[in-house]
Amino acid sequence: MMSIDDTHDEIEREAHSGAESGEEGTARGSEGRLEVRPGVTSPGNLSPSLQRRTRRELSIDEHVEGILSRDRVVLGKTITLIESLRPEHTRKALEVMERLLPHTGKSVRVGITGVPGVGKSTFIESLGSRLTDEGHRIAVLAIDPSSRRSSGSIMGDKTRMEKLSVDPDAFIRPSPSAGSLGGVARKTREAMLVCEAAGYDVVFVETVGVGQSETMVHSMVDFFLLLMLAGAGDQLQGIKRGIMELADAVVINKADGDNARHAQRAKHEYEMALHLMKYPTPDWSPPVLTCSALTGMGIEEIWQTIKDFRARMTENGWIEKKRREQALAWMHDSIAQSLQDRFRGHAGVAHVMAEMEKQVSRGELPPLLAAQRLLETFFNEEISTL
Ligand SMILES: Nc1nc2c(ncn2[C@@H]2O[C@H](COP(=O)(O)OP(=O)(O)OP(=O)(O)O)[C@@H](O)[C@H]2O)c(=O)[nH]1
Ligand SMILES: [Mg+2]
Repeated sequence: MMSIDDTHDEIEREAHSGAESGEEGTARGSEGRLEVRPGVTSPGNLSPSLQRRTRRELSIDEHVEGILSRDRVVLGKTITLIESLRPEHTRKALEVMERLLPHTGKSVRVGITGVPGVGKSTFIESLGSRLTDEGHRIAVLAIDPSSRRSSGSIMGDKTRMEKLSVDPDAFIRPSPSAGSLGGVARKTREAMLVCEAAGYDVVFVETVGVGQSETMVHSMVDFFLLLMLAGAGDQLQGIKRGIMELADAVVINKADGDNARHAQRAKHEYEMALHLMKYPTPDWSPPVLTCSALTGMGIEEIWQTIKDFRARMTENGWIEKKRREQALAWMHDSIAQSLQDRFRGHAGVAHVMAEMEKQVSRGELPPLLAAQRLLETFFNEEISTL
């Protein structure tokens, strides 16, 4: 039987292959999974009506109405549209986003970070299935622009999230695979808003805690949760200090079996470490909790912590303030990003860039002067100050 996520994958493949009217049974070698031997008719994966809907572009109205009526196929297509790098798709996506904006903002936004293998996906599976049992609708998004996740990871995540991936009340979307970290993060943020408009009331954003993606996730969520492992004093050093300062709660995962004792000790260590750090949110000091994503121990308490945080921060206006600041920061970031993209894509700039780089690296031209010349080329006018 075809699961919902197969449907999603099918649409994904359609969208990424750019096949608006692809033939059934066509081999797409690089994708592997769709390959069919010559002469063998491929079984249709989708019902004919679904095929028709996936094969042509939706109008803006169809996107908006589909999202608001909680149609998962349209949700998948809308996120694909957002992720597309084609300028006409970007324009269309912006219009869709503008129409959806009044319907966004109603979810609990939770960021989850931690080193590879700490158990982020297993944790989301465990908490997420509890939440859907309670009647919540949850969305899981990921930010990971590294090549680590370029293939196979989607399957990896699905096996880690076995229950959620077939749960009609859960929507799992892997990280967009292309683009700069800033670009990927922006698209994930928009995907989060679209999920909210489609009625998902808890959104998890998973990111691996090894780069800068944590700060990006922090800047789009209400609650930022750092997952850690016990039994490693060095672990404390492995996770950058700055990331601990961002955490609204630190959770030591895998507190099961022999590890349970180590987890308790680690809890005290982290409590002391957090005590020394400055933390920006009023009326809250980040707790250190332990859990086992595998057995479910401690998961309930973590959800209770998130709910307490949210209740308190809604009452004192902090969440609203934070979201306003986040929106402004994203606007400024997006201006900077667009200017940079335009600058790098500018033919005149590209023409002189190599020469400027050569001269600057040889010490023949002061970097500021080279920058000024390049900007002049870009703006095609005098810029007296940088
Ligand atoms: N014993 C134990 N194992 C766990 C627990 N949580 C996760 N694991 C195991 O740890 C491994 C990694 O789990 P994932 O959930 O994939 O970890 P992740 O942080 O999402 O990893 P990446 O997405 O690769 O960064 C898997 O084999 C899990 O079964 C736990 O609470 N206890
Ligand atoms: Mg994972």
